[in-house]
Amino acid sequence: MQGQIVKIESSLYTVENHNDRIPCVLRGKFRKQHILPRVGDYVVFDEKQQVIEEILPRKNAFLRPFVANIDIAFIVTSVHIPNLVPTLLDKLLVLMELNQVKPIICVTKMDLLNEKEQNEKKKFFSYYASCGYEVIYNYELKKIKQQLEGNTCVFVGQTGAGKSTLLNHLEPNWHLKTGEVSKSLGRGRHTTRTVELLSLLGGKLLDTPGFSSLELTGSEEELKNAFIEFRKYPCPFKDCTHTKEKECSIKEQVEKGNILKSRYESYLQFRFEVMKK
Ligand SMILES: Nc1nc2c(ncn2[C@@H]2O[C@H](COP(=O)(O)OP(=O)(O)OP(=O)(O)O)[C@@H](O)[C@H]2O)c(=O)[nH]1
Ligand SMILES: [Mg+2]
Ligand SMILES: [Zn+2]
Repeated sequence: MQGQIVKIESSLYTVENHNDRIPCVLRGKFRKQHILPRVGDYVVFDEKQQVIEEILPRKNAFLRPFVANIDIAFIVTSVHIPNLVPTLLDKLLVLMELNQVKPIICVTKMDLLNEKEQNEKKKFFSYYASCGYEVIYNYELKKIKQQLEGNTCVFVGQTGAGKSTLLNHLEPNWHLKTGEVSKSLGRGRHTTRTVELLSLLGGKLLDTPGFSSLELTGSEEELKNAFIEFRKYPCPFKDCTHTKEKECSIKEQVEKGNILKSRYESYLQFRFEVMKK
């Protein structure tokens, strides 16, 4: 039988198959191999013996949190306290892009801005939409719900951005605590926390305070590709780094205003970080 691991507590693995949750242990062979199952893993298990036999191929895997097979990341982005930080947004987008996770930008706190400020932010986010990213405002609950169906999702973003508030709107029975800076963000705290996948409106939600290590893995080439709008403007030199080259379509488009300056600046910063490694 096949199922998805929804919870791990020391050596006990809870596997979900349709609506059943079966507590399982691991076959001894896993100890010899170096692969350990993670929350989110699809596995083959023996229902009678309650033993996990095999981990099915992963779409992606993260170390912190220790999870696999994330389909969608809602990048919860506040436009007012905490202020919008384009580099942070871009970093999360790149991280998801590099790991085959579909990012959805979820904008919060528009109601706290005046009309002029609202229009500025709308323009900023419409750039991302024009790149092909999904942008949803947090009052568009129906749109958010549609994305959850059948997917393993995670909500990420700065503390205070409005993740718990949004989840409470989606699932009013949850009563998640809001408004306080979560103490679990303190270092060393959530490494020991049980990671669990909760059922939410036909999808699954990873309950974790966040992707704490935002270190980008990947090569310079992969980084270039992760800025998805760059693909629209091929440079004369195939291996152009978009930095010092004289003829570079990317720099040209930044000048023309077709590529957002902050996106290009994020690219330069991340490139530096990737190269340092
Ligand atoms: N006006 C307004 N306030 C919001 C909105 N979304 C969230 N808030 C408020 O912002 C504060 C922080 O929201 P939380 O939902 O606790 O933020 P969080 O992202 O869960 O934060 P952590 O758990 O610390 O990571 C709360 O006081 C919310 O009521 C919004 O769209 N508009
Ligand atoms: Mg919260
Ligand atoms: Zn270039």
